[in-house]
Amino acid sequence: MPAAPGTSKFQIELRRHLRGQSISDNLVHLICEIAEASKYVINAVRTGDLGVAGTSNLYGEEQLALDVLSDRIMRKRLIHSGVVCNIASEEMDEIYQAQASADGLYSVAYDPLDGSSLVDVNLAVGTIVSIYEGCDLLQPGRNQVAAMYILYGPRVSLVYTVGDGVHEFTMNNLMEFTLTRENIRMQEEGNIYAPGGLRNKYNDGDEKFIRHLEAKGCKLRYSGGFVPDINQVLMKGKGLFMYPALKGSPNGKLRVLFELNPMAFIIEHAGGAASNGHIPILDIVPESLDQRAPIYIGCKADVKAATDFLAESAQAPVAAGSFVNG
Ligand code: FDP
Repeated sequence: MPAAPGTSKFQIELRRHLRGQSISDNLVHLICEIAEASKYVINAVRTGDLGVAGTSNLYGEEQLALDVLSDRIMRKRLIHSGVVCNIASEEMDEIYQAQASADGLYSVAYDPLDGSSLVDVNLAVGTIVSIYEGCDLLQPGRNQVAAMYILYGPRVSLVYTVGDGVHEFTMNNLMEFTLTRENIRMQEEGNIYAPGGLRNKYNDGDEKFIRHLEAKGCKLRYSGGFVPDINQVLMKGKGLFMYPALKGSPNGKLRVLFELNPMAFIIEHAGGAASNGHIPILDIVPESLDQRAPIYIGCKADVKAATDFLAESAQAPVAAGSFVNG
């Protein structure tokens, strides 16, 4: 039997904070249940088997045992929360329907263990979650009612927004999340950058943008994990993460539903911006679960500079043999 919304004795401080937001009891319950699930995910990351599960996901990638385990932990918790209708996970091929009715319920898209290839070299990884009211998961990210991530680093932290400020909690020795930063804000412009993807596959505009950042004296700060890289930009309040279109991969690598939308929602609510180079990430209308898009995310001025470089190079005459972004 799922616990009635709001009755669990766990995550007291997080729950109290959520109750101070103007959101339904069901949404408070759902976010606390995800926080609870993360305890089991971090336990799996710390002590679980690093072998391969022998299955592959929708994208033909080999699933690590930890991916599969984390996915099961999250899904089970979401189903048992009693407040979820549809569930989409980066590790599942199709939407899972937990309940048919949309009444008072939420749908959740999540990446249970982003950056899992970093676990065996002991770098930070995370869980990313996007929450919508009702049963529709294929809608613009701007319609999210909550977004959050949990970062499994030297410490475990949870960052959430329900559209009114971005807040950070840190896991204590009782595995409860306690408030560490409230209303996190990004500066207008930063001096660190985290560029994903192979640089020799960058298009002209991205290459020029990177040279511009280097010339400005910006510091390269890239770990290869989307969650820790975004967390760094957000917590320092300055800088930009990008995973651009690449030659041969015009949509970049990262997925709109599971990675880009929740992070864009968080960064926008902290006063930053997120663009695919042309339009805000949150305005993309997704057509499929596995849709990807390039991303430039962080301080507003940095994101604008990136899109200006792209626009300029799109207008420049194309030299013979050079790559045109499709
Ligand atoms: P990973 O493949 O290790 O799971 O979306 C997944 C992700 O990591 C992000 O965490 C990271 O930003 C990006 O892919 C790294 O991509 P590269 O394969 O280009 O290094």
